[in-house]
Amino acid sequence: ELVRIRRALLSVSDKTGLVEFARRLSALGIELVSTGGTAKTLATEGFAVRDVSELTGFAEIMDGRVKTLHPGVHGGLLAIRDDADHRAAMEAHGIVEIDLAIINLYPFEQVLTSGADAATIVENIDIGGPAMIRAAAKNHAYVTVVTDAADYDRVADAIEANAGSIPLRLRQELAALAFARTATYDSAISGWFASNLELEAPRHRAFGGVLHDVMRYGENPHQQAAFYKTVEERPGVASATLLQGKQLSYNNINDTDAAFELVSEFDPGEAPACAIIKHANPCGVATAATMVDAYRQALACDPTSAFGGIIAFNRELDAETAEEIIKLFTEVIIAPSVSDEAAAIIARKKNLRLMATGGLPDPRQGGMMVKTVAGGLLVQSRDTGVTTAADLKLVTKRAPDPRELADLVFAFRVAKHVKSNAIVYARHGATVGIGAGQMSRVDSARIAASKAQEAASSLGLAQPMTRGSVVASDAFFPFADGLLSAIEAGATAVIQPGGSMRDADVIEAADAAGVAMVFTGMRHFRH
Ligand code: 93A
Repeated sequence: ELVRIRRALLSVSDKTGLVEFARRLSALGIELVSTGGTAKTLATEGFAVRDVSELTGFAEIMDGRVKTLHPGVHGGLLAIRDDADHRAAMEAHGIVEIDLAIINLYPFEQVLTSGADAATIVENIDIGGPAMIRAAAKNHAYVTVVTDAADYDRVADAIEANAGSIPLRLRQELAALAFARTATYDSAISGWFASNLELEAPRHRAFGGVLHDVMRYGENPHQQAAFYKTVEERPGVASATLLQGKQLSYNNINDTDAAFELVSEFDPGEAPACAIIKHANPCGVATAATMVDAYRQALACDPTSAFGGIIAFNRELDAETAEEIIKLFTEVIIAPSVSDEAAAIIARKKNLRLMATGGLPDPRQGGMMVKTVAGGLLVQSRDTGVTTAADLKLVTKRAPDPRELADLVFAFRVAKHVKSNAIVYARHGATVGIGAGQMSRVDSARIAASKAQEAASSLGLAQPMTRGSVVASDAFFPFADGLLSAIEAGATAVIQPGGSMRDADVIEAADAAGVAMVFTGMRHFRH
């Protein structure tokens, strides 16, 4: 079961830790064989290294496109050591065993994010490397494969501790890592083709990401968690720089993403927007003339829930807003950028995480969303629907006035980011009541209204802010009851997809109350 390691093949693009590792292998009497650049690095350091062309009897050709793709390499990796036929083939062709393969791939993912041209990206699709990794991993019964510099030390330790061999268990573990690496690599390549060609059908890509961060725990302390990065170019929580504060938790990342995707619905050229998120749902969203007003109004929607929330902005965080934010306990702030003055103010709160993304994502940009279900992955294209006033169809006798119209569009865009069933009341560019995640739409409408009532009492207002508001529903009202509850709360205009069998009843109820209603023709379920 224990195979003595006599020969190692090293072929690495990322040469981090290479020399130290080679030194330990060499000290263990292991012969080193290497490809061009790797061999050069090792030779410069004084190692006796054989060139892989000695194994293949073939020089590297086509600018290195073909250097290890040869039976001299693959036979040495794949041979079943104690199989007579395999032995005979080795002898007949002068193939020698490769017991240890140390390989990392052309940096396709890095080249992609560096903004290189297509020809350079294509040239960085490694062919020989993955072939060797897969061959070595398949033959883990005899061969050890190392694809990550993080494993160099424990592999050398294992060889030292096991009289020149590596235990099967470690070989198996490294084989699992190897296939994880080639799978991620290929998913990045397929993702690049798919997004380049704007292919939205899920069958065009494999799903995978590069391990980015390991969190202390998952959604709950007894769950393990990690953050994987995809190659998708989208400013957001994965690409953001953490300017201060400790590592984000699993729930923080989830909520920060929800917050930033929500504010990106609002054009920063028109007005500053602020969203406050708790448990992946907004508890307040506002656009206003100034950023600090947007924050204050977002907070006023549900000041109780906003405690310990995540705050996102669609513009550079300014000092005035920063001063206001630090008065309350907040977990994370995310914005495209942060002014120096604002950063200095936030620095007074050591634990408050501050993130800058460098830009806003385009809500209309396509992409894929993945969710797991028992035994599978559920994949769909991103919800890229962004409703504007031009998309609306008037269905009632009364048309919304300009202020109502602006609030209707605002409320519907917020509703897209609220868990279904979603009901959003809005007034003067700010949410004033949000009902989220209820199994019945009428319950969401009632909860939103009662939260608005609570917010009004806590702010010392005479009446709930839903008086004179508009209301948005993420999906159609199946009956008039949800609408009636919204009218009772004081809504004067309604936006909803329409399309219910009972649309006529719902329209009649709206007309009877003198309420204006528009249909979007687009539903925004979110679960
Ligand atoms: O162009 S390749 O796909 N053709 C090959 O035959 C091949 N063999 C190894 N790329 C190939 N490699 C890759 O070269 C390895 O995966 C590694 O990333 C790199 C190491 O090259 P060098 O030793 O010349 O720096």
